Amino acid sequence: MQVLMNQLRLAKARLSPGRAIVGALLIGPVAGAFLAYGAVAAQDANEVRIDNFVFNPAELTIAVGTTVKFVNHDDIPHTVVDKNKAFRSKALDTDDTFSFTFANAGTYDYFCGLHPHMTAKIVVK
Ligand SMILES: [Cu+2]
Repeated sequence: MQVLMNQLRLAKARLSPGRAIVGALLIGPVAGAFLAYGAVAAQDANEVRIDNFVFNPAELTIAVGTTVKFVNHDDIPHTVVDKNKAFRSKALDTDDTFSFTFANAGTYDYFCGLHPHMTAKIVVK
């Protein structure tokens, strides 16, 4: 990872100003692929994705003390709000995340405050 970043930096440094645009065209797809890979690699079992007005997974079972990360993949804002007010995110724009650590066992029904028909639950054991 670091090696690739260094190579990109060297490649940039060697470019004359006239070649900057060509360099950007070449580096763009590489950086894009890199970011896409990073996004995929960053996903884990304790992540809830918001996609197309749906929380996925709709039900997630975790152990006490687990931190769950919610990620908005839609291009409109969503929020993550616990029915019993244990947590409430700010409006999440595209690719924004909200994390909450579940310190107590129980079932947490939650919804999107902007689109209340979006519901899901976290079961903490
Ligand atoms: Cu929403």
